[in-house]
Amino acid sequence: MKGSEWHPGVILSCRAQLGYRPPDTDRRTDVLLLSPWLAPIVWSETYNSAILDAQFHQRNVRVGITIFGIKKYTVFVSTFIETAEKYFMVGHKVNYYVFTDRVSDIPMVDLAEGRRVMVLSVPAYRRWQDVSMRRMEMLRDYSRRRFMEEVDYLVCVDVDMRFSDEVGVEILSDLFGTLHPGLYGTSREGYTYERNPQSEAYIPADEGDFYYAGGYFGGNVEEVYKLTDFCHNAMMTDKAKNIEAVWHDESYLNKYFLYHKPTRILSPEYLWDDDLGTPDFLRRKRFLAVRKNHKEIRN
Ligand code: 4GW
Ligand code: MN
Repeated sequence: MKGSEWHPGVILSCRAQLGYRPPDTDRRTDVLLLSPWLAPIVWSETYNSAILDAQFHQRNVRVGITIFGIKKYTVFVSTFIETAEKYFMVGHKVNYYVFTDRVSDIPMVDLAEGRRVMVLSVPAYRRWQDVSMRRMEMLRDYSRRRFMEEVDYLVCVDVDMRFSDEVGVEILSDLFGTLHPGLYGTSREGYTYERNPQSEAYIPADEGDFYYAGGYFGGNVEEVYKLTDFCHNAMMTDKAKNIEAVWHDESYLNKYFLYHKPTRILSPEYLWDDDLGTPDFLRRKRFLAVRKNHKEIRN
């Protein structure tokens, strides 16, 4: 970690938060809190934000959040950033990395101190499947070139989203994935993994821990580099055989996580769609899908 800021105010406020406090006694029993490999599954009321914030401030952690606004998806960028300013990593250093083919369409948004928008000009692929899948290649290339220098952690998400409650450093870990909201509670047989044995994304029927969402993963820059490099290479191998996995980049991500298990897992609080209602286990909705006019936005 570069340039730790050890001015007295930071030390004092960290001590105040890290000092003794009685442990929380009411643990949640309605949801799984730990994976079989002892990775925490992050749910509200299972952690203390003040302690975590103090720890991450002590390390002077810098966070990059990556989004892609390719072609008409630039319309989602302003709501995304405006709501992130309210709820995402408030009080921490944040770089927004906006990948786009329409640089001049990216709006200016007022940002709090320590937060910046970086617009990255990239090509637009013709097929939407390629727009989605090539995110892996671009994330890989920028991880090697820039992200390594500029941030400690990366959060890689869909852009057609808005923040609606706090998302803080409790999500950060070496490698994290998010439970897919639509398949939460489904058993293994219901997971929509790639089932063609010829595909690099193939997962046999008797394997697989969780079904992870393609639209929300991250970790430290080195781990995101390894993940995106694997997914891109696997997609290229399949492409040479004229194969494309059933759920595109999400299928390859699920394959990666099967054999490189995430060190932290985000509950569906962190990725939800109001079309799925409000089940009892969902005490907070932090990041919601924005309604798309499919005809308008996708053509
Ligand atoms: C169908 O015509 C399209 S266009 C499907 C996705 C498209 C698309 C996606 C696009 O034109 N431009 C773009 O930047 N994207 C990026 O890929 C954007 O960041 C988006 O959040 C991500 C995944 O696509 P999606 O959000 O539409 O996928 P779902 O419906 O699974 O959330
Ligand atoms: Mn989306």
